[in-house]
Amino acid sequence: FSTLDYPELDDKWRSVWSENTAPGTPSRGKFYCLSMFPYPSGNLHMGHVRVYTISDVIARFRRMQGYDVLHPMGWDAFGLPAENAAIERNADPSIWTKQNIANMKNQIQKMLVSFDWDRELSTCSPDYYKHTQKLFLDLYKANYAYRTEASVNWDPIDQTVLANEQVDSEGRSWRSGALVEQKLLSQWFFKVTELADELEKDLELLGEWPSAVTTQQSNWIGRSHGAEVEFELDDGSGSLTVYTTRPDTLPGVQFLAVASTHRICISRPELSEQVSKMMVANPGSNEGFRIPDLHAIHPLTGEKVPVFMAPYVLGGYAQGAVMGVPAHDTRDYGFWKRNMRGKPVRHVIVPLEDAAQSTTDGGPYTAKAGSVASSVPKYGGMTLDEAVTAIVADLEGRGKGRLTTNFKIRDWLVSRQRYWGAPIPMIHCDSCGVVPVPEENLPVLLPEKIKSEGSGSPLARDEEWVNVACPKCKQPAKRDTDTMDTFVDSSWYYFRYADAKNEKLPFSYDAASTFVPVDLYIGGSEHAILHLLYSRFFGKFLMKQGHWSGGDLNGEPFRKLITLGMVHGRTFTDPHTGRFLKPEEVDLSDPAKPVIKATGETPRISSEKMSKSKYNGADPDDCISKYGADATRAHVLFQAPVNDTLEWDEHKIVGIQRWLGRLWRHVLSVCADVEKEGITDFTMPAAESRTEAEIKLWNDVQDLVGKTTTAFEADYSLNTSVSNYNKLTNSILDAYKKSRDSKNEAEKVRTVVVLNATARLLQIAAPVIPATAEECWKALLEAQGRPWTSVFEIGSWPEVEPMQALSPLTDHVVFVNAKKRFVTKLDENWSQEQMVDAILQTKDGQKWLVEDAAGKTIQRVIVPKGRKNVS
Ligand code: ANZ
Ligand code: ZN
Repeated sequence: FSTLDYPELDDKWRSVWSENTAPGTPSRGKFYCLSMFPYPSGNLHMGHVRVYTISDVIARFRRMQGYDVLHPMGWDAFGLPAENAAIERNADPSIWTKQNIANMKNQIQKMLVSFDWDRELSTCSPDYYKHTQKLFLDLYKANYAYRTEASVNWDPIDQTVLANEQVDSEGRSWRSGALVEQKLLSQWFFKVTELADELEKDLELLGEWPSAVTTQQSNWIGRSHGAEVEFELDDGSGSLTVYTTRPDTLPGVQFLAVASTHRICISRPELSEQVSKMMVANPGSNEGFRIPDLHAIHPLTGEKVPVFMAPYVLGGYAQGAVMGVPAHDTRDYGFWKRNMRGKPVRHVIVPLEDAAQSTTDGGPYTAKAGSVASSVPKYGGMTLDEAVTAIVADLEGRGKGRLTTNFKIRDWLVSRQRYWGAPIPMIHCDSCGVVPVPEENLPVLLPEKIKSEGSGSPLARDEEWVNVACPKCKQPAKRDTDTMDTFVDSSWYYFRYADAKNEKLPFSYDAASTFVPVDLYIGGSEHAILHLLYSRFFGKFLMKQGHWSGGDLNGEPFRKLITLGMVHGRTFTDPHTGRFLKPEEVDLSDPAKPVIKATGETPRISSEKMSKSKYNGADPDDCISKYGADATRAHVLFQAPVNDTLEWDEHKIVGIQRWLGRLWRHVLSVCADVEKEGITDFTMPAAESRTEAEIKLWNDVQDLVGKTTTAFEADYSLNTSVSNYNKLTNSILDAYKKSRDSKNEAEKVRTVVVLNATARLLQIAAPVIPATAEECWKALLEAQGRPWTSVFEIGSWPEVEPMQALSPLTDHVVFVNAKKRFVTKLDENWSQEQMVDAILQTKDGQKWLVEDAAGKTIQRVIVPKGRKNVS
């Protein structure tokens, strides 16, 4: 009876909770807590356990606070692994996927995660992808989806398109080994670039995202400010426009360079051989090709400069053409040196402090700082900002240039020549062209089986599926045989959860506007760029189309984001061969000193990302059946701060197990005393009647209720929360024990005070250790002769109550940075932390320590004994 049996306890509470939802009604508005939905690969891994534990802790906490919590779960179920498994086993991908989902759902439930399963969705189900297709049509109607030619990786043996990951470093197909070719295919794109400016600007609204993520988003969007400059060509064929971020360097232009795909190269048949060579050239190379007999005319000086094809100019960025300024740009310098050997470099900018640099050729001077060289007519002596303004104004006056903004981000190519995805709802008709599938005909269902014989993309092989009547002219036509990138599915799933059963619409305006933005989004940092960017694009697009209000963040779907570090495992390798050792090859009877069984040697130990090939994985199922869900959850949280790498070390879980055991035995002994004394509620005795030990315990409890609340709603320091539970458990146990052993009145603690402290501890620990907390809570209630009601009652999260002074408050002089500043009343028995809290709550404390010293934190508080000074 003195230990709890796990995982039996988990099973017991899981079934009780499934029949009795927590009592109480939400009174504090909505809270949308979302974890990134998983790909149903078949089994949970520790990374999943980490994400869902955190989201469950926060969801349970917010319910206890009285919020109407949305905490949904679903499956990102389209994608290549199911398709490959289906081809290998000649099975139906939907069956494979369903089995995996069933298994993983069962595993998640064993973790005691409180998801709203009635909103479960799966992106591969027709009830879902019908709406993905509807959104595609919306994008098309709004001119946000278009079709154009783009190149793909083409395997000429398998006659199929490959994803980049399926092409090895030598450019060969992972399946056939064939050299992969680039092939132009007509494909669908979403116009992400249309919203590029907004996507960049609104990063400002995402103050609750990790700055590492907003920086990555910003770099990916790649906004740059500069100018377009037009150079006339001297063969009369028109002009060449370049993009530059440094119009101030225009006087230093010595050549122009274009990408091999530039119009002026493609339009000269005599260059075709050079163009082909240049297309495969290493972009880092300086090997250029001078276009014979062609010069560009400088728009300000009329000077003629040569024009090159250069590998470093990217065809897809800005104008695909640059003005070469060897004196002030590193790549231009290298290129000039290589291709115009001996020709001097013309410096037009001088650093402020060192005018000598303008005449020497000591390499390019690339900093945007200094002034225009005095030798430059008209602009000489200007600061660089003045030069930009003056030069752009002059260009504008001649119709030769203007300020402009460019973005690195490209439109989103969404066509995949794959089977297991949402079919693109378009029809190609010889007479009508591209015709959208009428909405009432959605979904365009996938054929049930993949046709394995034949070539081309899987849907194109299925004649029966492909051939269809044109919706407009009713003549024979063909379906689009591509499916959508699975990132499309995951760009809008968080809207669907808000209205998961809507058959007519992807979601209703009201439901989406009620729940989105998501208040807390938790997931892996590997999704820092694409998934989040595409979701932001969808959030904004859907707002503009009037599908939802856009919330208070201009259509941004995620208010706060937590990106988790990876889970690493202890990895053993043979010190001689470097071979990874299997668990059964290592003797771990002393976890601190592992030994290779075969040789008696010590293996090399490292911490690496968990993977099958390194035999360093931990199986969540194993862990839960050995230690129970609560210990597994607490251990995962305790091992590392949420943003850091988690070094999984199963042996350390004993610390958590001991804590749970101590807690349960303590509850049993409190229960015995409660019953003996006939105590029937948790109410604390009146403040005046409390002993010193009771006041200290009360203050400890308030302190930890406050810290846990902050951890759960603001800083997510969940590892510290777990160690705090341990500390509070020890404080309660110590006070209780001392009280029994001591004759000193001041050390006495009444049972009801212990009961109250224990109850608070259970409430604040319940989100982390749900089964243990509920079991203990039930025992405490029953000992009082009361029926069980759940510890997770909605709105039951304890408020922080004021600390109680131990002795009368006395005047203390507060010194700030060694200067006497003010006097305030403090209790000598308070801990330093408690004193700091109390000082910060006074008006003077606010004035001297918060307002004046913005952002400053108190480094230390010194309370000399006997003297009432605080520094
Ligand atoms: C002249 C110049 C002088 C430049 C100087 C820089 C320094 P962002 O937008 O920040 O990436 N550039 C323009 N188009 C290019 C292309 N298609 N491929 C490769 N390079 C290109 O940088 C824009 C700068 O990169 C432009 O400014 C241009 O070089 C080059 F002292 O123009 B600059
Ligand atoms: Zn037609």
